[in-house]
Formats: sequence, structure tokens, C-alpha cells
Amino acid sequence: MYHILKKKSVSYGRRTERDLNSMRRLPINFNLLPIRTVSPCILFTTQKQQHQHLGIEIKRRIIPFSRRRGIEFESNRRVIPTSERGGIAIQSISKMSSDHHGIERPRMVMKRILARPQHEGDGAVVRRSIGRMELRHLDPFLMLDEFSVTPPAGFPDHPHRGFETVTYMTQGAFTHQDFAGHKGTIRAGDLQWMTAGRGIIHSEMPAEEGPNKGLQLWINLSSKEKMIEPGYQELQSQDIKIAERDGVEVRIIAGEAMGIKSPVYTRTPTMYLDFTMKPSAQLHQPIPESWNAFVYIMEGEGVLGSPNSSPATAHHALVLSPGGEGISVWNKSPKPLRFVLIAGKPLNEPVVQYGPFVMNTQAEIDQTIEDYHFSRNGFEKAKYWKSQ
Ligand code: FJE
Ligand code: FE
Repeated sequence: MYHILKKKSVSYGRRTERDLNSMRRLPINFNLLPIRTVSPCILFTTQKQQHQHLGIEIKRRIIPFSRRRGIEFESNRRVIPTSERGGIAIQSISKMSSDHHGIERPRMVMKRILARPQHEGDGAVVRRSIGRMELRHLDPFLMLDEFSVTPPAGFPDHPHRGFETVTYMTQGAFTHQDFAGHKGTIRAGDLQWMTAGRGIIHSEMPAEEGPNKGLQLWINLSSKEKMIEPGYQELQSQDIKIAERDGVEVRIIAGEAMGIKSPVYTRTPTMYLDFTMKPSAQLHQPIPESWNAFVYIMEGEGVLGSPNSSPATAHHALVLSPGGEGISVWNKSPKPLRFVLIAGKPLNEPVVQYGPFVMNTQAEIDQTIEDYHFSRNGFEKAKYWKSQ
């Protein structure tokens, strides 16, 4: 059986749809592979290509159109039927180096983004990965900020509509207050999963001296849920389940890992895992095939996707290739590696964002600005509210 690379990138000659379908079943995810079109003057060649970043070697057989009409011809002791001519056929795919834990179709790193420090809110510093220009959105994710805030800086009274904010503390504490009287402080290891829905106005301020650190993720809501009642899911550090295996510890914020599930309800289906890997530990984490996924490195350095890829370091977001069964990670360094793996089911809806308002159309954004301005449609409580 031969396999043909992505349809739109390859010349097939006159193949029937049936021929194509039988060839489209690929053994691994090929979205990343560079593809050259067939030159008609090549008679018959086998190309070997090493893909270091993928850790695989691919042998491709290029079969010219010029022989399309001939009767069966033989090469490499295999008769090639007429229906397979005039394209690129994959002859073999071998791993350059083993150990994907028996996983045949690993996800790979498609894009690396360094989250440089920038100013946000009132004197606060954030490292933005998702949401910066190079990576505007990663459906359903709108933003990921790694924040480090020292008083008196912070995020004073501001609104949200149309999505969820997930704040996960790693050091220090943050106090939040909203216009509905909801108030609390989250500390290192605690989680606040806030559904802004039709409207929240709140303040988020650091509660301890020195740097107060964590991650804030913005997850989009589907058009059906953008205007739901706001709500909170709050987990204290001790309520977050931890699984441990072979030098890998995972805190399960959302979704499931190593057979353990988080109690958090994700309106937009989301996986959020906080991994710490000891030196020389390795890991394979399954990810639902149709979900978008990325890793954000918080500490140390990790080898992702393929055992021979170059290590990624702290403050980098690594966008994973689509499809495949999951991600493999190796800690080949002498220090602990800490990263979050975040994946979500894409909404596939238009996104129109105006700062903290995220809707589907410009008309809805205009309406939101008006609602906020006149304290209507979910912003009623804004009229007489100010944080203390
Ligand atoms: C916001 C500017 C902001 N990242 N990380 C504009 F700073 C914010 C905002 C935050 C934020 C808050 C925390 Cl606790 C952590 C953050 C941005 O509040 F919402 C808009 N629109
Ligand atoms: Fe906020």
C-alpha cells in the first residue's frame, strides 16, 4: 500500500477518487512535511529525506506522468499498477530514533513563540504568548499571559464579556472583587475559573509583597454561551488532584491525565495540565485528535515531539501540530522541567475582539460597548460599583 501526501500539494495525474481515498490513510501526521511537486522529466526515483525535527526518515517514490499510459512496469521488484503512477508515493517511513512509547502518530512542535515581557493593566508585567501578534488566537484560546505583579501594580476595575478567564497562581496571591459582591484571594497552586458570560466587572490585584506570579488563560465561549450568566469555579491547591508516575507529576486543572479527572466543568471542552518532570523522565500524554494544543514552558528545558528536537526553554509557547495521538516530552536536562499542556476543542466561529470583549460580529461588539457604557444587559451592577 502506498500513501499519498496532502491532496492539494501533490499532482496526482488522472487518478480516480477511489485511488485517492485508498492512499490518503497516512501512518503519521503529514501536515508539516515540505512537499515538492513532481517534475515530469524525472523517470522514476526514490527520494530519501530525513526530517530531523520529526525524528523520521521518509523514502518517497516519484512516479512520472510520462509512463502513465504504459502497461505495468517494474521497479525495485514491485510492479506498479497504472493507477499509482503520476504522483508521489510514500515508500517507507522509519523512525530515526525510537521511543515514542509505542505511539505511532505523535504530535510535533509546529511553532515556537517567545513570550517577551510587556506592560499591561496598571504597571503590571505580563509575558503574552497566545494573543500576541505572531499568534493572535489558537481556537478556542484567546490569550495566555504569564504574569508577575508587584504591588502597587495590578489590574484595577475592568470588564469582560463573551469568554472565560482562568487564573492559576504559582507564587504569591491575588485578590479579586467583582461588581456582584464576589470576592476572594487565590494563592500559589489555587485556581479561579471565571465564566464572564454576558458581563463581569472586576479588579484583580496582587495580595503579597514582592512578585505575585501565575498564568491567566482566556478561553472563548461558543456563540450560544457568550451571554450566559456569569459564574465561578474555584479550586484551592489541595483540591487539585495530582497524579504521579515515573518521575512525572501532573496537577490536573481541567480534563484528565493518568486516569484521574478534574472536577472543573469546561463549557468549551478544555484540557489543562501542569506537569513537573524530573531529570531524565519522559512522558506521553494523549490529546483528543481534533483539538488544538500547545505547551507553555514555565521552568527548565524540555524536548518535545521528537527525541532529537532541540530543547525548548522557559517562557516559550510551543504550538503542536494537529491530529495524532498525543505529545511526547523528554527532560534531558539536569534540572526539573515544568510546563502546562493546554488543549481545547476548536469552536470554528468568527472572533471579533475589542480588548476584554470577545464576540462573533462587529455589531455585537458595538452593542457590548453600548451596554457597558449605559450599564445594561448584564452590566447593570456597574452603575454604583467600585472596588475597595
Ligand atoms: C485586560 C489589559 C489587561 N492579563 N493577567 C486589558 F491587563 C487585562 C487584564 C489582564 C490580566 C489580569 C490578570 Cl490577574 C492576569 C492578565 C491581562 O486584566 F483584561 C484587558 N482587557
Ligand atoms: Fe480580568
